[in-house]
Amino acid sequence: MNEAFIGLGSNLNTPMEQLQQAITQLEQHAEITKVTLSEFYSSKPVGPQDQPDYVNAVAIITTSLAPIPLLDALQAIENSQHRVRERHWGPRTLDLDLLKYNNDKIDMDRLTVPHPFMLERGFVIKPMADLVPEMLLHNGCTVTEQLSSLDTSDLISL
Ligand code: A4P
Ligand code: MG
Repeated sequence: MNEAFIGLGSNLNTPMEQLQQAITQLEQHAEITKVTLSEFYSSKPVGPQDQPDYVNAVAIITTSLAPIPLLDALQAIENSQHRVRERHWGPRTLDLDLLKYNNDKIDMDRLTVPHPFMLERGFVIKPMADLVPEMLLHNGCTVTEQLSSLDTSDLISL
């Protein structure tokens, strides 16, 4: 069995419901056995500012899926919730990012793990701190230490 961290984000079409629906789909997946969820947070958009605030959360899953089949499963869930890819870092009904997969380092065309921007994003590190504050990240810091280096003043626990 493998442990993976999934970042969930939405800023369109009732974001809380989008996240809840995505979590239900993860829980119902035949090859995902356990889903542990952080709190939900609202945050200001990173990237283009002319878009609504986001709702973000992180889930830890236990899965028998290898990384690429897991990415396929995440993208199938995104597509089932009518994700349309328009603008890079633009608004979206649902974004599921594979943040971490065991302690693997993956550098493929379709998949980079750990997720390249996760360390600098409060909307990822804060929910991770809910779940695994003492876990070591790939830069050698604990999640709590990493959190203290970030400005999270825009994050609101929902
Ligand atoms: N891909 C490569 N590595 C990964 C990975 N670890 N997890 C590839 C998931 N996908 C990965 O992603 C483009 C391609 O990245 C995929 O086809 C996959 O093969 P995408 O989601 O279609 O495109 P994107 O949204 O333009 O890029 P990306 O990287 O998902 O954007 P981000 O980095 O997720 O940023 N502000 C707030 N407050 N909260 C947010 O959640 N999200 C974004 C999106 C911007 N601003 C935000 C938030
Ligand atoms: Mg994405």
